[in-house]
Amino acid sequence: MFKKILIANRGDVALRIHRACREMGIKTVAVHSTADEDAMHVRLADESVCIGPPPARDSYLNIPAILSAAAITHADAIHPGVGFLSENAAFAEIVEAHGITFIGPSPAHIQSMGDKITAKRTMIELGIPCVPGSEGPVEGVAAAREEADRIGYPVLIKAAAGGGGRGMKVAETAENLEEAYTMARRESAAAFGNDAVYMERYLGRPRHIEIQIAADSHGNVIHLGERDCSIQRRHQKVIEEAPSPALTQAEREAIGARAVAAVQQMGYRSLGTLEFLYENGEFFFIEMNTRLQVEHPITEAITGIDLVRLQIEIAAGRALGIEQKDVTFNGHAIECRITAEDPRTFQPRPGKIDDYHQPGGLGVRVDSALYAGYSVPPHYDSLVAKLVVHGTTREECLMRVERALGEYVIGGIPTTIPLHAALIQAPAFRSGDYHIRWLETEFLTS
Ligand code: MV4
Repeated sequence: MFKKILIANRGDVALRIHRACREMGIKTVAVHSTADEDAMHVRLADESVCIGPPPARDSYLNIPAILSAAAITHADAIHPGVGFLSENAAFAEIVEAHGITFIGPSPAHIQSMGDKITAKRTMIELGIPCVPGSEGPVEGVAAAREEADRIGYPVLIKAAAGGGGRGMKVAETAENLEEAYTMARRESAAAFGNDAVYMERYLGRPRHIEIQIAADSHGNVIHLGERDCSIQRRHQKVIEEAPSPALTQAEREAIGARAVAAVQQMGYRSLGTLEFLYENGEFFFIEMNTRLQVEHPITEAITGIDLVRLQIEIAAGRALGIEQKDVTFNGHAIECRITAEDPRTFQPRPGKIDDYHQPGGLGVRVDSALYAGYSVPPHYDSLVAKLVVHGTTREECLMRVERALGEYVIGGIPTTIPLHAALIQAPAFRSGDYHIRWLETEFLTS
């Protein structure tokens, strides 16, 4: 097992990884920007190294600085956390080239799943259902027209290097195809330095359901059920729940088994998530995430499995130690992503926390790096806390979320706690009858 892990991240995720390391008897190294000198992740770690000025590109994305920090502290592994360098294949490769273990999949798997066209092709070959669309990149307006006629309108033009919805355009009819195609290419080039695009049938009101998998380096693969991440705004998830209120046990087992078979055939190692759109009882693969995810705690809540510990053990070459039949799903979990934003306009509102009290009690977990007196810096993601609630039933979980939100005090800055409190009361959320466009087109407009 590793003796010392450098955590190349900040905030609640850095704390989450530190906690797993501490329980495993592994020393931790925090890295931080000059804006994060007083951050909780720096306080808790065994050692810390300043890696640069506040902008992420100069610090948390600064590969030479992070490698130097690992070298001078003699870290034997690097955990990239989520975001930042977590899906950067070049970083994973450089880390390994320095004789340090990258806690994640192989650079080749990060690379191939990062290209959405390659990812989709791979999944089709492995028998995973995908959204009907172009077989590869679509080059030129004439080719786009042919594809659209074959697929049927409305169609969606997507960036091969995409993710997060950038470079994605809908063409409702043949009339706006050319504009959508041209815009998608232009946006992709600007955002990713790669203007390759592909096309799919546009699904209007699907749910976003993702399957968590874990694969070791000995060929063992399990799935840990699904998370429903349909409650989102501008491609930022707001609330996630597990299990999905839309799935039956039979559907869960069927899609889980398919995901496991595909991942096994890919020779994939580490945690991973297969993202699907789900509409009218059908699953359509869209992307695979090759990292730990923000919403992993809801899976931990219903399975009782420490995913970060498992990820570290896998990276150290250990076998999973559990089989699919050992994975049991208990009750229901909901995560509220609390951000330092105006709950009505969603404008970021960083600043000083002058009062802090977090909820507790049965079934309540808070992953947050906040403390009274801390100043939320303006340079990074506005997520400040994940409220993760577990109950024996969805009903109990909903009541408990309401109770926990009521106890939560974050003073000095506005947060999205009031938004979550209102969302939890919404009839469509309570009934579980929602889809990826519900929050923006129905809830936030009323
Ligand atoms: C789609 C889609 C509808 N039809 N693909 C958004 C970002 C990228 N991850 C894929 N996305 C979508 N792909 C087809 N063929 C709708 C979305 C989408 C979405 C997907 C998941 C979660 C939230 C979303 C919000 C808007 C659009």
